Amino acid sequence: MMSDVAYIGLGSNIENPQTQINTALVNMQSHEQISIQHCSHLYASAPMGPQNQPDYVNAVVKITTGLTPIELLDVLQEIEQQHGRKRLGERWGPRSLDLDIILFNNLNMDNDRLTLPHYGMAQREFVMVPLFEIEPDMIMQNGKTIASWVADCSFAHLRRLPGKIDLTSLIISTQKL
Ligand code: ROI
Repeated sequence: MMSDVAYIGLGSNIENPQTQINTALVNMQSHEQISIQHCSHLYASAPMGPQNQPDYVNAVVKITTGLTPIELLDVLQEIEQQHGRKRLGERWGPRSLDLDIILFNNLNMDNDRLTLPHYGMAQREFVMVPLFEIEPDMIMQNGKTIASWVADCSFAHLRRLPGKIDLTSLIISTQKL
């Protein structure tokens, strides 16, 4: 049963970011216990952290899953590895693919491997704006609406890219038989 809901943030800023995001979605949807429900537009966003790196491409997807949060984290980290992600370099340096669990149901957890909700989400327009796109009525854990957050957002570092992921084609091409 894939009855749990999670939101995943995707980011990439090297080695053809748009392709990285697209193949990450195929990898996720190909997993037996992950079903993508919605995908935001892709956004170009200025780097948060060190500025001497390329702009990012970011997106958020809503999934349903039969995995526990830690099992889901393991799957996402495995996909990052397949995309050549190295966790060695500079803190907040460029990355070929970053997959973050933003929310998992209404769960709160905080341990060595995983903090939920994602600790930085409310500081990141490249998370909040795509999340608003797929869940405009969401109320955040501080009781505020995501709509009010986005209404106050400057959009200074964010630009929506043209085109949209075709979820139907993605699902058909990864049909689980
Ligand atoms: N900056 C942007 N714009 N997008 C990201 O996904 C992103 N990811 C990161 C850091 C390095 C914090 N900066 C980012 O991990």
